[in-house]
Amino acid sequence: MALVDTFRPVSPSTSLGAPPSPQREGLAELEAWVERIAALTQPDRVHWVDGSAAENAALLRELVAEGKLIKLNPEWRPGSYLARSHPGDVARVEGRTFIASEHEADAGPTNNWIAPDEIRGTLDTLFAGSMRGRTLYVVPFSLGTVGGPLSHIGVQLTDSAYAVASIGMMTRVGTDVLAQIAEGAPWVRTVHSVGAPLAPGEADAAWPCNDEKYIVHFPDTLEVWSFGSGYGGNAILAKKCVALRIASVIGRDEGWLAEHMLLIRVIDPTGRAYHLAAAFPSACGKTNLAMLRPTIPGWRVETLGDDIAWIRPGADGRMWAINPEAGFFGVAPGTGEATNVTAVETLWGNTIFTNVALRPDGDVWWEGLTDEAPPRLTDWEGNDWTPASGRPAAHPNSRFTVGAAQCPQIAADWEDPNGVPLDAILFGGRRATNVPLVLEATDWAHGVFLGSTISSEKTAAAEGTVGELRRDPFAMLPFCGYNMADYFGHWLSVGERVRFDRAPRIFQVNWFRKGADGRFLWPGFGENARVIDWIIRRIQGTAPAVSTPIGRIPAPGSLNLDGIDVPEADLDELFAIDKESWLREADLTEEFYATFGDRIPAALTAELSALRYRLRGAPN
Ligand code: OXD
Ligand code: MN
Repeated sequence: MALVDTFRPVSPSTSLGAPPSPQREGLAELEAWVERIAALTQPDRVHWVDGSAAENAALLRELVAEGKLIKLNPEWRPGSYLARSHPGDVARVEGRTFIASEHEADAGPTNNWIAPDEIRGTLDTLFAGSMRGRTLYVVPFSLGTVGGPLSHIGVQLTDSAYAVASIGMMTRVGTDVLAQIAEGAPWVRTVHSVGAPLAPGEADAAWPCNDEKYIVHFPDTLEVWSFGSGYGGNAILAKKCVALRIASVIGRDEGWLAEHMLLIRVIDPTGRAYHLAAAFPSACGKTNLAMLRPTIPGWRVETLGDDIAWIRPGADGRMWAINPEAGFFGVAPGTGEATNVTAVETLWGNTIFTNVALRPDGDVWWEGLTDEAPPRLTDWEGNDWTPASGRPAAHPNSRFTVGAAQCPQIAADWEDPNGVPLDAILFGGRRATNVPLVLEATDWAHGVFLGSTISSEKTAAAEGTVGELRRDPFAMLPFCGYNMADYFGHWLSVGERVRFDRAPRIFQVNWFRKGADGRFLWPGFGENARVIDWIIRRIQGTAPAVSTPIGRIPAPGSLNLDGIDVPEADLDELFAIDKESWLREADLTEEFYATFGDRIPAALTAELSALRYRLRGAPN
């Protein structure tokens, strides 16, 4: 039976269908809200998503029948689909992403602020009738296992069936979330429309969207409104909008951290397990590290999450972390046997691909999947493509969406509602210069200082010099729902709530340092396990380090380099600390801090002063 047969046709002002739950009392508020939004957006139908496999199968069949998904050849990629977006709707739109806090200063200088009253008026106009001719799906979702002590729930109203299928993989969706709402659990309200109403009889586009886009967060009322885009973080609102921007605000108020971090368990050759969270800006290899296959014998990594971690001080004085998501929404190009064989294996089937290339045999391909491109493809825009075409076959931000359970090295207990105790937190950026391969913070406040200074050289910057830095503190620049100076202060205060001897140790890593000749100095990928090995031996107290003005680095000989050939000169360059460059970098940090005025915590300006003091005292 097609899904459409299960819809209850409604005239928005009268019947709205009913949530498929027997407990109806506590749902009155939700039903009233759905009614209000339906009255505004005027969908033809309302469908309450129950999260069942049958419902999902029907939804996918509908999408294929409507030409919105291409079913891949089940012989190569069972249960998998390809979506091709509108060429103007291919990525998160940071310039159209707003924080509508009551006070502008609460959004801070790194966010686009918009006055809530003003934008509510705009949204009312945009959403009026925006779902005409479409179905409004009511999608109850849980971030973290339903009912878990660290979990949070929300509801997305959307007119995109593609978004519904994606949310179903990225979160836990269904009636047990409604049961939570019925019991009075707080929930976040999110509304999404592709902004493409259909006139009666009008044919739909394969990827409906609108040129005008708005992704608006209301941190004071914990709401998100997204208009005009069907793509990724603009449409799967549970991900960046709720699990990071809104959750960062909830975490600020409740005393925990919502972070743009992968989460892994590392098991050493003696069988002892350690848990690491790591923040890297987008496109710096988070998914690769989350699925690391160590090259050093005896070490194993189990994946817990690849993009978001929620971290809370526990009663035992440790920090406990969960991955609130249930799937991976990863960048396809650059994911291949050589870089991330685990991801390639994860994608064997049951995957929705977006904007990758299609092979003549009905499978998919993207740059980096194999060394050599197939001789003939259909590119992400549906055009014929050959290696001579002179353009990428897959869009550089093409994606895979897949359930985390399919990852061959997912930890058996990855859904444990209590999460895992953190032993270390890593911060990394893409730095051709200055930042050594690994650096240990001297204490929590120094670690927060390191996180606040995370940056990458702008690609336009001359390589080998300290160029203009693209700041991405804690890799949260596009994802913090409030003033980042307050966020730095929040990190400092959360650190005070863990026992000093149980707090995770903080490290900065940089896989991307280049030599004067422009070559990467470190092989990266599986070999990054050597850096993790040193980090874990630091935690155990068995690896020696030397103090430098910028932090602690491995003592000579303490990094395990058995079996790889990193020339002595490259190692020296990987850890070289150039006093003058670092003093210039400290000036840039001061400029960056100045953009926050006097909201920057005094502990961080003290760290900056101490850094300069130590640098000035260092030999040239
Ligand atoms: C993502 C991002 O999609 O960070 O995860 O941009
Ligand atoms: Mn991300």
